[in-house]
Amino acid sequence: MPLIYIKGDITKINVDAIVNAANSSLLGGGGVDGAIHRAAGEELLFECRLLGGCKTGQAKITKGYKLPAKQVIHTVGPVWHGGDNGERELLYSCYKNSLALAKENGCESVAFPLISSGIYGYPKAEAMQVAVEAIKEFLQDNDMLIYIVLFGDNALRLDDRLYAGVNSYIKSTYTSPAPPLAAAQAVGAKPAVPGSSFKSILFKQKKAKPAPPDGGAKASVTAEEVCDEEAEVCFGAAADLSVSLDERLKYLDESFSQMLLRLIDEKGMTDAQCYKKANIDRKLFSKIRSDISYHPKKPTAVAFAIALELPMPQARELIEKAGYSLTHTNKFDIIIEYFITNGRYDVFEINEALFAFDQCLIG
Ligand code: AR6
Repeated sequence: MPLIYIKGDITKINVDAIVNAANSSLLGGGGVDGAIHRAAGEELLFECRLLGGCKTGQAKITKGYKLPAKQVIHTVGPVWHGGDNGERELLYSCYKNSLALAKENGCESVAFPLISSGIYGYPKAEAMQVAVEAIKEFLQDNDMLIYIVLFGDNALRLDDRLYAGVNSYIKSTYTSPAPPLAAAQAVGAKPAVPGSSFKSILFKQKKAKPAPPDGGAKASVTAEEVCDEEAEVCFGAAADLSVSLDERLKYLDESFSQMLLRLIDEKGMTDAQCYKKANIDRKLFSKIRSDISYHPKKPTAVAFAIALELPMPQARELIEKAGYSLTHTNKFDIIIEYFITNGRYDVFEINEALFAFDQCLIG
């Protein structure tokens, strides 16, 4: 996954370079700057003294000394003065120049704090937007593993409207988890397995019952209802499939990898366009491409469904090919469904939402 959000302390991360949100003297300060200097030891300050400072938006590099990171890239973010004083451009330059320096110095992994979003006062959600935009741009032409490290409890504040939208969708859609699996299996609700999607969809469709009119959360569900919920989840796919039954039967035994490659072709995308949009590492994509029975993790399968901008039934089908399903019993699945049904296919935006709701990221 080329861009990953994590919570924690950047001084503890073992990467080729961490980025420091410094000031123009490069001689240390508070916030993350102070933490990095303390953890690296005084030799870092000695080297920084030789650098002659750094302008806002620019970046300079030193060794990491006692840090787990091999190197430190020092960049100077803008002070927030309301947003009309070139803050965005300067912040963008911090990321761009830091990444260029990382590349020049052979770094394969880099971790950023949210520059300017502490003492310099840049609003966190907006600082995050700039960071993601600059990193995405860089990843279009480069391979690197990039972390955004968010610190403290209130690390990420999603855009308010997006947060409210996702939150209310979760509340209206969430269904309590099923009773023990054994009971569910006793009435025939099998977990999805690769290559079985179409058969299981047909099987489940027979058992389908209308959804509860309010769609609200239930206190508990019986084994029979588990089946019905699975059926409900798959029903949309089955209904859609019936339109071209012959066509679907042709692809019955297609594996995840084969279906993925077919869809990439059908969408007129290149492999690189697809895996970059999915926030998937090139090496992982190569494995999937070369092994037709490759079994991806669920976040990987979901990321491809998003990158291909598949409508819900097709997204479910691709995900089922990998052996998974999207249900209403966990937040991860519901958040994915929210974005797909709203036609929002930006993996980075989805990951921000997943992160804000403490779910694992896709890609
Ligand atoms: N790990 C990761 N992120 C951290 C850590 C940490 N250990 N500590 C703080 N943050 P700031 P700025 C987050 O204030 O706004 C210094 O005095 C923090 O929550 O460190 O660019 C410099 O010398 C926030 O989201 O940097 C400059 O004078 C982000 O890092 C000035 O502060 C940046 O907060 C720079 O201010």
